[in-house]
Amino acid sequence: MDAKLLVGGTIVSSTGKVRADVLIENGKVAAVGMLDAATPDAVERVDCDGKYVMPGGIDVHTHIDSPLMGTTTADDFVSGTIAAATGGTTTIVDFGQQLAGKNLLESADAHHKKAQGKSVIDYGFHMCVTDLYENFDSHMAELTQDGISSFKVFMAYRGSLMINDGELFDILKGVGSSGAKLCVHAENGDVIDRIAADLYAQGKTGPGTHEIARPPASEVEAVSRAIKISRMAEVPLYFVHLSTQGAVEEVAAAQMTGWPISAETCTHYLSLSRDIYDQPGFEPAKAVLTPPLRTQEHQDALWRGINTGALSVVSSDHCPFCFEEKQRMGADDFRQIPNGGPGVEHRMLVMYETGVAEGKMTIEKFVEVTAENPAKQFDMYPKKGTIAPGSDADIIVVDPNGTTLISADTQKQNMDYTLFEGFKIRCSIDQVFSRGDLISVKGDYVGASGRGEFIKR
Ligand code: DUC
Ligand code: ZN
Ligand code: ZN
Ligand code: ZN
Repeated sequence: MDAKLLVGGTIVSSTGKVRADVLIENGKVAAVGMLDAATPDAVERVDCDGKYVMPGGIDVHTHIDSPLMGTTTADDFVSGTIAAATGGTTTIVDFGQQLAGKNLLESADAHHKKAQGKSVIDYGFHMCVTDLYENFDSHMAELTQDGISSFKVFMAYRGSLMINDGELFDILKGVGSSGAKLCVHAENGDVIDRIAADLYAQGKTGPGTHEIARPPASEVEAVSRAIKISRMAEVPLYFVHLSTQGAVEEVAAAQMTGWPISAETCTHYLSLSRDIYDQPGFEPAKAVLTPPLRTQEHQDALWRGINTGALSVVSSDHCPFCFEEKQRMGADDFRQIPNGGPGVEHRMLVMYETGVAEGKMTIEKFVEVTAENPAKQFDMYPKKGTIAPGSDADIIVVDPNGTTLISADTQKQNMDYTLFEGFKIRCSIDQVFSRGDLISVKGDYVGASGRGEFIKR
């Protein structure tokens, strides 16, 4: 039998922390408790004294090897998942795009082919629904049966990805009847397109204009509208990448009336200043993310949303486009810059630093929003997201006395920049276990290639 004993660490869950050992057998957590004396000497020990022992991170929002905005994201399932693993993430749920001229089944197959035998960590998929066709809802039901039990729609990007309100209603009905979940990108795309066109006509063509073209109200209005449509369809939904105070308030108000809306925000909205948009030259393009970074008042509201539970998940929205690629596509027109940035590698570290080390959330909340809630929201709990007997042994050992410096020079993501350049993190992720296999040691990947398994959810 393949066994390991993690000895003497402090195990953290959403509800507390306790000093205990963890026995891993055949890739699963076999027992938690004071196990050292009773465990045969032959079992390998991992000394976790003074360390946190936590569930591996679960990032439910990545775009790996994905065609978007006329180009393709820079990480494939090898580089993207090695980056995830070394940063303490042991599971991703990745967005597969509906491909041009292809139905949802064909598109999901194509995404499977990209991941199979390449991903080094366990992975699930959501499918984006961008082009409705006759029997799309039966295909959604079939995918749900096959373990792809969540979908995404865009209320922005008319002409490519956007669906209209009637289609949102239809898709909600579809996911409702098949028991799946709908993720919603909430922005008023038509208003954004008009503001952007006006700005461009005034000669404001540079990358910083991206922020002005997507004001907070463009998110808040779409969130409010989507909640109302979801009530009419009698099917709840999950908002991705919320960035504004008003959006959090809309979600909290719905939750208070008993309507189970759920929502995530992302690492960058909680940790980065919008000041990058004021920088000269093309530098602001690095933060051409959608939605854009917001002011401090929005950031403060997002932290309140995390701590009240209105926001239950922090994802990375890892959607990597190289700086050189952004320049190639959007040098003369900010609207052509592909929207997105890297983040899967640094989500856990940055959330530890800006949340736990800076005192904005407890270590228990850290585990809740980076692992436990993502698993619960997307039907992977308690296989994933907790350290309990029977769960997959997806575990990170974190040294709160360690330090980590984030830099593009050393990152594993296939990227020429990171938004978190120069961040000094007051912890180190010393070991990462995936189904009991040691796969990363102090930021270096040490696992086998292609070992990840598709998670049917
Ligand atoms: N939405 C995402 O979720 N990722 C990148 C771009 C976008 O609009
Ligand atoms: Zn989106
Ligand atoms: Zn995204
Ligand atoms: Zn590059």
